[in-house]
Amino acid sequence: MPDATLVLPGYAHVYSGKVRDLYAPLDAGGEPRPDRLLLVASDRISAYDFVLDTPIPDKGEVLTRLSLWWFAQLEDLVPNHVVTADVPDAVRGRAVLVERLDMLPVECVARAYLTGGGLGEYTATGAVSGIPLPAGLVDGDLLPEPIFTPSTKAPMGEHDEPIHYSVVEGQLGGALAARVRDLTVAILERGYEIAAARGILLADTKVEFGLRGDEVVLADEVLTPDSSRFWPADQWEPGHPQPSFDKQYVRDWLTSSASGWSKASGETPPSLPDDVVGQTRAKYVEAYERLTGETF
Ligand code: PZK
Repeated sequence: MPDATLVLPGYAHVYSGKVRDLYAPLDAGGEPRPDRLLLVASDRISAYDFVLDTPIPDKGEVLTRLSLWWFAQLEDLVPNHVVTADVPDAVRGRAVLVERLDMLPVECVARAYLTGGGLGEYTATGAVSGIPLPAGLVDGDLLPEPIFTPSTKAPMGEHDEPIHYSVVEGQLGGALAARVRDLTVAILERGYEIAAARGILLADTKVEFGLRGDEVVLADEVLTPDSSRFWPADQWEPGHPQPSFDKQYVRDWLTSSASGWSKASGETPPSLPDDVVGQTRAKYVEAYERLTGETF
C-alpha cells in the first residue's frame, strides 16, 4: 500500500479520496481553520476502478504543477481557489493551500468527444444528459459542438450518475446553472485549443465549482489526466476506445497474460513491474512538458 495517511504537523486530516487527501490547517489554538484546506495529491494511481498498490513516482507533483499551470491559463475566464503552493516540506510540490468554498453539489462535465459514460448513454437513448446527438456516432467521434453533461456527486466507491441540465437548474436555480454550464464548456474549449496545439486531444473534463459569496470560483484540480481524458492526437481513430495518454501502459499490462489478472475476477490487481511504472511516470512527465512547454 502506498502511503498510509500522512501525519502533517499543524494540519488535521479531513478526508481521503482514491488518490488525494484533504487536510485543514490548524490555527494558533489548535483548531481547524474554517477558511482554508490543503489539497494533497499522492502518487497513487487507479485503473479499472481499483487503486493500485504500486505508486507512480512524482505523479502527485506532476498533476499538482499541471493543475496550477492550468488555473493560470484560465484566470481570465474564472477566479480560482488557490491561495499558495508554499506548503510544508513533507508535501511541497504536490500540495496546494486553497480557499474553503461552499461547493456546488454537481460534477460539471463537458465533452468534446463521445466516449465512456456518454457513449453508453448515447447508444441507449441517442442523447447525452438530454442533449440529442446525430445518429451513427461511434466511440471516439468528435461531437458537433462541446456539450455540458453534468452528473451527481456520488459518495466514494459509487459512480456519478448523469443528470439532465434541468436537474441542475432545479438544484442551483437557472442563473447559477447557466453560469456553471457556460464556464465548464469555456474551460473545455480553452483546454482543447491549448492541448490540440501540442498534439494532445482533450476528450472531456470534469470540474468543480464553489461559491465565494455569490461569485462562482473554480476549485479542486483542473485539466489533469485524473480529471480529464487526454488522447495522443496522432493515434486518434474513432470506432474503438482510444489509447489513454497516461494510463495505457498500465491498462495494457494489467489486461495482458503477463499480469495473471483479469478485470472480471473482482480480485485486487497485482503490483506493477518496474518498467510499467517507469513508462507510466514518463507519460505523466511528457504530458506536463508538452502541455506547459516547461521542463518538469
Ligand atoms: C473540497 N473536495 C474533493 C479534493 C480530496 C477530496 N476549495 C474547496 N472548498 C471546500 N471543499 C473543497 C474544496 C476544494 N477543492 C474538494 N472535497 C471538498 C477533494 C482533494 C482531495 F480528498
